[in-house]
Amino acid sequence: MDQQYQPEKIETQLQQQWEASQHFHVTEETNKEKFYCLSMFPYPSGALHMGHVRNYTIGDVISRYQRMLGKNVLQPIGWDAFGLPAENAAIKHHVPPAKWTEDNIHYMRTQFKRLGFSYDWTREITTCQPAYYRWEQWLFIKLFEKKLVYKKNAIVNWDPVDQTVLANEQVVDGRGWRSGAIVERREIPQWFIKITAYAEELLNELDNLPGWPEQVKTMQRNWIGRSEGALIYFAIENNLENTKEKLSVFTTRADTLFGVTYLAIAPQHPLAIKAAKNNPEIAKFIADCKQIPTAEAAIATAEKRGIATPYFATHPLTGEKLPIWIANFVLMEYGAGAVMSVPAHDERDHAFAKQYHLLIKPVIKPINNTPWDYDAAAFTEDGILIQSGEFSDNLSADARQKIIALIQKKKLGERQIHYRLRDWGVSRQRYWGTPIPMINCAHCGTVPVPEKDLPVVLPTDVIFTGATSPLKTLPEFYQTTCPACGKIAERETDTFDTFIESSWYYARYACPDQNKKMLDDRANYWTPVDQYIGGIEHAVLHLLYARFFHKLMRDVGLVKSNEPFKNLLTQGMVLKDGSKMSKSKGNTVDPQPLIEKYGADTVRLFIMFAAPPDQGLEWSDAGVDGAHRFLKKLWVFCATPPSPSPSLSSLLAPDIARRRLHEILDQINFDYARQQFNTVISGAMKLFNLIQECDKTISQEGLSILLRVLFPVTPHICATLWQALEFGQAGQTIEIEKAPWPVVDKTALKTTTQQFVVQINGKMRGQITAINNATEENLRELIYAEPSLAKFLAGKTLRKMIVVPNKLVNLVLGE
Ligand code: ANZ
Ligand code: ZN
Repeated sequence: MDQQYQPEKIETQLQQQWEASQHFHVTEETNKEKFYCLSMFPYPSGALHMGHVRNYTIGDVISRYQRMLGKNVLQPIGWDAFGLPAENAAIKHHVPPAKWTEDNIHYMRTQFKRLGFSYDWTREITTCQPAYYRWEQWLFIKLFEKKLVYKKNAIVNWDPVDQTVLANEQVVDGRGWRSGAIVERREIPQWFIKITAYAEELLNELDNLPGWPEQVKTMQRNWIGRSEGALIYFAIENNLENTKEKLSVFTTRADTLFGVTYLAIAPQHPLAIKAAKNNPEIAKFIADCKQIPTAEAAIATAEKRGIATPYFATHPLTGEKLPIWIANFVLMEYGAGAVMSVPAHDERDHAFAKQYHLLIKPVIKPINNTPWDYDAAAFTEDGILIQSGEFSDNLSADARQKIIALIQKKKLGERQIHYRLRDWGVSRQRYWGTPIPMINCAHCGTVPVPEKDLPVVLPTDVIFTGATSPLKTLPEFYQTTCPACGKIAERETDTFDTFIESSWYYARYACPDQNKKMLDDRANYWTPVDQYIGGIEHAVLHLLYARFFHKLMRDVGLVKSNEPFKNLLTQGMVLKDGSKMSKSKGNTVDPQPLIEKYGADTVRLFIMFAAPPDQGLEWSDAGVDGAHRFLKKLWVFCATPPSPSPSLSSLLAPDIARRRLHEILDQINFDYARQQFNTVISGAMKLFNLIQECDKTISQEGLSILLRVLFPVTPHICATLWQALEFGQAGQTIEIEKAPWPVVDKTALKTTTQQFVVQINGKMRGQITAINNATEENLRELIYAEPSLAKFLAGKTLRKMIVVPNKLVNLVLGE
C-alpha cells in the first residue's frame, strides 16, 4: 500500500475496472427490492459546471447507499440533446448542430466517468437519435387519433429581416438578436397537446405525492390554477342591427353581481373585432394592443387602457344598461375573454373606472364594519352583501352559491371550473428538434405519417446559412406524397418543443434497446422513479409535462402507475460570494482543474459536505482544501502501522469508545435516511477522530464502519482502503459495496459508565471513569482516589469544581 494518498492513481484504476466489467449494469431481478435513482439528464452544453457536479454527486451518493442496503439499483444517464444552443453554435462556428452536440457529449461523458458516477452505461440515451425520437413521433400520432392533439393558430415572434420565427430567448428588448429588427407578432398554425384534459388529475394527484417538496407542489397547483366560478350571460342590446346576442363572462365572484357597472372584453374578442369594422379609432386601439407582449406578467404591469364600444349589455338580474368596453388587460385566452367589471371590489376594475369615469357601486361591506371609501380604493375581500336585492345581508360565500343557483335556474349562466393551465403548444419553427410527423395535403388536409414510415428522420448533414431552419428550404425533406391520396404533399417543417424529449426519457431508460415499441414491461418493473433529483427551476414545466406524459403513456397502455416520480429532491444552487454561479457574472468555478488537482473524491466530498442538498452551497476554495486534507489524513492513518501504544491514560475506555462509536453511527444512519449528507460527513469526521483515540480492536471496528458510511460519498478511497486493510474477511475479502451496511449495536449504547477528562486549573491532567449519572460527590472521590492525579492535587485546596456532563471535570485549586 502506498504511503502517500494518490487520488489520480487509485481513482482511474478503479474506474477502468468498473468500465471493463460494466460494473453498474443491472437487470430486472425479482428477488430484490428495486430502487430507481435518477438525476435530471443534462443538456450537452460543452462541459460540466458545478451545478451539474452537485446534481450528479447527490444522485450517486443515494444510488451507492441504496445499493449497499441490498437493493437492485438502477442509475442511468443520457443527454437532452436537442435545443437552441446547438443552432447558435452552428451559426457562429460553422459546425453542424449534430457534430457540435456529439463532441460535447463525448467530452462530458469522459467527465462523468472521471467523477466515478455509478451509471449503467449500457442504457445511455441521446434524444437526438432517431431510435429515441421515433417513439415520441409514434405517441404523437396515437394522441392525434385520440383527439388529444390539435392544430390552431397561435402567435409567434417574427423577425421581418431574417424572415424567421424567433424563440423568446432570441428576442432582446423587442428586437431580433441577430438582425436587430423590431420583432412582430404573427399568427401561424401550430400543434397543441391537450394537457387541459388532464388538468384535474394533475392537480388532484399532487395530494398523493408525500415525497415531493411542498414548495414544488404549491408551484404546480398555482400553475394549474383551478378557479371555481360561473359563466354568466349578458344580453347585448344592438338596436342598430336589431340582433339578439349574448356576451358570456367568467367570474369567481358571483356575489358581486349587483355591483357590475360595465363589461370589459379582450381586444381579440369577436365583438371587439366587429366593433372595429367601421370604427377606425377602435381598429387603431386594437392594433396598438398587438404591440404589447402577451405574457400574463407583462399584461399585469402594463398601463390599463381601454376604449368604449357602441354596444351595451343588459344586467341579467336588474335589467340595468351596462356599457361594453374593450380593455387591454382582459385576456382572450382565459375564461370567456370577457369580464363583468365590479370597480368597487376589484383593483383593476377600479383603476379602469377611475381613468374612464365609470360608475363605482359598492355591494359588499367589510364584516367588521371597517370604514371604507369605495371611491378611493376597491374592497376586494369577502364580506356582507349590500344593495343586492334579496341577497343583501348574506355572507359572500353563501351569496356566491345562491346567486349561481338562481342564474342557473333562470338559464342565465352556469357553474364552471376554470383552469389557468393552457394547452401545450409544441410546435417550434426550429431545425434542431424532432420533426413533427404530419403531412399537409392540399386535398386531404393534415394526415399523420403512417406508423410504418416512422421515424421521420431529421437530416443532420446541413449547413446553416442564416437563422432560417434548413428544413424549410430542403425539398429532399419536405417534399413527399400524401399517405391518403398519393398526391404530392408537404411535410410539416416545424419540430417539437424539446420539453417533449425530457417528458418520457426516465421511462425509456428501462428498455432503451426496445425497437418494436416505445416501452415494454421492463418500464413497469423500474418506474416510478424512486428518487428524482434536479433543480428547482424545473418545478413547473418539466415536472408537470413529465407527469402529464406518464398519464398519456398510461392511457395508451404503456405503463400501469399514475405518477412518474415518487420522491423528488430539488437541489440548491451553487453560489459564489452569495450569488448564483453564471457565465454572464463571470463567477464560475470549473470543476475540471479541481478534479485534476485533488481527485474526484475530494470534489465529491466538498460538495456534499458544504451544505444540505436542498440548500444553497457557498463555494469555498479553503473548503475544498479541507476536504482534501481530511482524505489525506485518512489515507496516511490507514497506511501507517499504529505507533507503539500511546500512554494508556490518553485512550478512551473500551466500553465508552464503543458507545460513542455506535452513537455516531446511529446519527449517521438517521441522517442518511433523511438525506442530510452534510451531517453524515461530519459524523464520519467524528468517527475518524474517535478512532485515533481508542485501542486497536475498537479502532478497527470504527474504521470498518467509517469506510462503509463514507463509501457512497468518496467511493474510490474507501474501496481502496477497504481492500488494502483486508476488511470483511471471512476467508476472503468481500468488496466494500457487497459488505453489509453497518448496523448500530444497541447493547453498546447501553454502557453504564462515562469517561471524564480531568483538568486542573485549566490543564488536562488525566481521565477518570465513572458510573452513569455520577454526582459531583462521586466524581470528586474518584479524582482524589486516582493515583496518576495525586501529584497534582497534593497540598492544594479545592476552590471550585466545574462539571461538563459526560465530558469533563475542571478543578480549580488554590494554595
Ligand atoms: C367579477 C369580479 C369581481 C371578479 C370582483 C373579481 C373580483 P381567477 O381567480 O384568476 O380565475 N377575469 C375573468 N376572465 C378574465 C380574462 N379573460 N382576463 C382578465 N380577467 C378575467 O380570476 C377570475 C377573475 O378574473 C374573474 O372574477 C374576473 O373578474 C377576471 F370583485 O369577475 B371577476
Ligand atoms: Zn391527400
